[in-house]
Amino acid sequence: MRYLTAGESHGPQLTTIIEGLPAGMPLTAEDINAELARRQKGYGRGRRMQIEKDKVNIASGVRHGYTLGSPLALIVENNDWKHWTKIMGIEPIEDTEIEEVKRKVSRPRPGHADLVGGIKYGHRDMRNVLERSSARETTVRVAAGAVAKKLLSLLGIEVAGHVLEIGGVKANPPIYKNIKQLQQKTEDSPVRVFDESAEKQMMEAIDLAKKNGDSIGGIVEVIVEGMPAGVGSYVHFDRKLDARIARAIVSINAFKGVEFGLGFEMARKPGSQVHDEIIWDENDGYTRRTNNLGGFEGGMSTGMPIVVRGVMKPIPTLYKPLQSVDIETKEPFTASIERSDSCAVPAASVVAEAVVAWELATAIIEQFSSDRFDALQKIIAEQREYARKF
Ligand code: EPS
Repeated sequence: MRYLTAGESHGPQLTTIIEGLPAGMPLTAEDINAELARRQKGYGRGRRMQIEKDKVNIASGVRHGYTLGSPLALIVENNDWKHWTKIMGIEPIEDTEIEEVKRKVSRPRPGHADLVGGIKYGHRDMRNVLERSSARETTVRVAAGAVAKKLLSLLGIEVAGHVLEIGGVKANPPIYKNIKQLQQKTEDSPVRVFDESAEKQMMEAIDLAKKNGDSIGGIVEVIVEGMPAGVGSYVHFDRKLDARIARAIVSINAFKGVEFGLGFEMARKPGSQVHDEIIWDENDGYTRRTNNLGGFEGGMSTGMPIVVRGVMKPIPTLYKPLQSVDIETKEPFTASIERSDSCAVPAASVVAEAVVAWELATAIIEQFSSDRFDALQKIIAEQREYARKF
């Protein structure tokens, strides 16, 4: 299974084409719209999210509520496009109009893709870079992830993303009865945090950043329950499922690091306190006494919950801009001010869910390759049974 996305932040629409989804899987626009709405929420978002009401148009691949096995084309229109039709116009414009119409960017924002993207593609108007490097693109990654989440959920695999830290305010690790409770409680929180005692402080940290024209980052966590053991492989580097998830997390705009289970804390503990002891019982088959390795051994799922965290840097677009250089004059300047969010960590936890779900669904389809969804459900049930008795 694979997908591509297309679209500029202030262009007419965002598009994704998904190929390789089995036929006969139930799927509706509402499944996707619910995820798009989750991504738009979160305390700390800027004015753009009031303009957009992201809704998907399923343009192919589904008939009467079931996937056809043909490519799925998903389109999300940008409401903001109507304000940008001239600036982002497709047709050539007269030289005389260029200065007035283009909203040219010649002062790159430190930390953004502007300068290096300009050098790479030869764009002296760095709007040509920022329009595509913008996190607006995560909209359709969430749309693709919604399809993956639906597939996983029908196979008994649940994904929950939430926030652990914002701007230095740390939440206590969530202690929950079941994953549904984790999903519900974080859904009701404006900052998608489980620990209520941290919620207010996080919101205050966001308010302060906004007041100061600054931005703050944080840490998000994705937990997956119900993954069968043995997905991924130890035999080759690019078949290790944890490595593929790590790549997906760091591919999210502004993400700079990733860890599984105990993560970097493992460096400070001896092996006897890190590795998870193996136990067996009739009902659950092989499990582990602890889950320090976060659901992976040798690049394969163990059947224990997958626990992966990613760190998001503060958004580089600042109302109090940092020093930069104007590429026309080479004079020092403060960077261009573009409208921005002071904190998008809650939304990023929804994006993280989407990209993790995508990697898991892809790995499952690759390993238990099936053109029919009913056959895939059967083979996954068999795999669970095989692993239990092994
Ligand atoms: C973004 C800048 C802002 C954000 C945007 C990401 O957009 P605009 O320039 O239109 O104000 O709101 O995020 C989204 C549009 C989104 O859908 O998440 C940036 O520069 O990355």
